[in-house]
Amino acid sequence: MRLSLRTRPREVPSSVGIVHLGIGAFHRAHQAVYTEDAGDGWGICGITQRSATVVEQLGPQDGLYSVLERGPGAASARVIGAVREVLTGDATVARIADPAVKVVSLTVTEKGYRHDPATGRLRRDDPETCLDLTGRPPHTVLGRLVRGLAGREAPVTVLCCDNLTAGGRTLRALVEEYCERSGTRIGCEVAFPGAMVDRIVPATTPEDLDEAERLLGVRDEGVVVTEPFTQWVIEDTFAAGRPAWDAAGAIFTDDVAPYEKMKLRLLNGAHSMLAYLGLPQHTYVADAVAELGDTVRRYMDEDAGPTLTVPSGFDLEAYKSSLLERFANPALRHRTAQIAMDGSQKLPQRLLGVVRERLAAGAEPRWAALAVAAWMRHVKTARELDDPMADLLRMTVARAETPGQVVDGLLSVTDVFGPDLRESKVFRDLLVEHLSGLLPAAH
Ligand code: CS2
Repeated sequence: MRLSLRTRPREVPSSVGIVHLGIGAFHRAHQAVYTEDAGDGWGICGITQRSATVVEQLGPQDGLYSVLERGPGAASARVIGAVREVLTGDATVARIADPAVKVVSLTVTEKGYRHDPATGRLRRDDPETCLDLTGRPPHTVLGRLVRGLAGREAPVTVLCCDNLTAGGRTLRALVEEYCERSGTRIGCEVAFPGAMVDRIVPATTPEDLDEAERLLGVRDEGVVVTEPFTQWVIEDTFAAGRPAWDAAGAIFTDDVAPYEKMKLRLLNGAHSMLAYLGLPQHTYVADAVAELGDTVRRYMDEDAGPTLTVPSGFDLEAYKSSLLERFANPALRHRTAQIAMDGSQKLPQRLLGVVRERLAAGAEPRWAALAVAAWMRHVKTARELDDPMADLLRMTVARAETPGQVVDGLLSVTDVFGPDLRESKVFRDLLVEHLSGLLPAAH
C-alpha cells in the first residue's frame, strides 16, 4: 500500500507572508528550504507561471513536498512545509495585493522577464507584453507583478532570485519601464534587494521519486532533487520585514555584486561551457566534466578569474575547485541538455561580460570564446533548439555554410551580443578558429 504525504490542519492565511512567482524545483529546493529552516513561521504562497502540474501535485498535499539530497554519500530526504498555498498565475494580482504579504520573490528563469538581456530593457517585439500593455488582464510575470503592486498601500520587497546580472536593479528598471509604458502608478514603497542564489537542482527523474519513497515510506510525486551544497547571499534592504533567513545560513551583505559576478561567471559560465562542449556525446554534466574539466579550469583561471573582484577573505581557488567537485557529483543526474536551454538569455551574463572585459584589457578570451563557439555549433546543429529566440537564431544560420558565415550571422544578433562584440576582430577570429574545429567537416 502506498501512503501519501500527511496533510496538516489548514493554516490561517495570514501565515503567508511571501508570494513566490515561479514555484518550480529550484525554489522548492532553495528559498523554501531556507524559509522552513528560519523557523519563524513564515509561509509561502507559490504561484506557477506556466505548468499547472505543481498545483495538481502539491495541492492535495497541502503544499507539502520532499527534498531529496544526493551527495557523494547516501541520499537523504526530508519533507518541507513552508509552502502553504499553490496557485496558478491568474491569482497573482490578488495575492500580491494582500497587506499580510511582505515579500514577493521570483524564480521565473531568465526568459520569464521578457527583456533583452544585452540592454536590460523590455523586449519591444514581445507579443504578450504588448498585449498586456493594452490593459487586458495581464498574462506576463511583469504585467501581473506591476498590477499587483499597484493594488497595494503597504510597503513590500520584491526579491529577484534568478541568475541575472544585478537582478534587483534590473527588475526595478523593468517595473519602472512597464509602469511608464502602461501608465500605471505604484503607490506603495517597494524595495528591490539584489541576491545571489546557488544550488544545483536537476529535473526530477522516476528513480528520484522511488528513492524518496524508499527513504520516507510515502509516495510524493512532487519530489525535488538537489545537491548538499546551498548558498544565498542577499542585500539587506527589505521594506517590510523578512524571515530570519540568516538563521538558516543565508548571508546578508551591503553589496551582493562581487558574489553574483563570481557565481554567474564561474559556476554558470562553466556550466554553459560544459553543456555546449559536452553535447551531444555526454548526457550528464558529471560525464562532461570528467572529459572537459581541465578546459573548464583554464576558462576559470585565465578568462573569468581576472575579471572578478573577490569579496574580502574569500578563497577563490578553493571556490573554483569546489565547483568542479560539485559538477562531478556522480549521484546527480544533471542533463547537459537542461543547461543548454535558453542560451540566448544566458550567454550575456555568464560569458559575454567576461569576453568584453578581457578584450578591453587587451587579452584574448580564448576559453570563453570556445564556450561561445560551442553554443554557435549548438544553434547550427541541434535537432531541436529550446530557446525563446530559436526562430530568429535558426533563420540566421540557415544559409550559413562556413564557420565564418555562422559566426558573422550570430554575432549580428545584437539582442545577445550587443552592438559592440561583432566589431572585435580578435573575438571573431577566435570564434571562427574554434568553430572550425568543432563543426563536422561538411560545414
Ligand atoms: C544552470 C543553473 O540550468 C542552468 O543554466 O547553470 O540552473 C545552475 O544549476 C544554478 O544556477 C546553480 O545555482
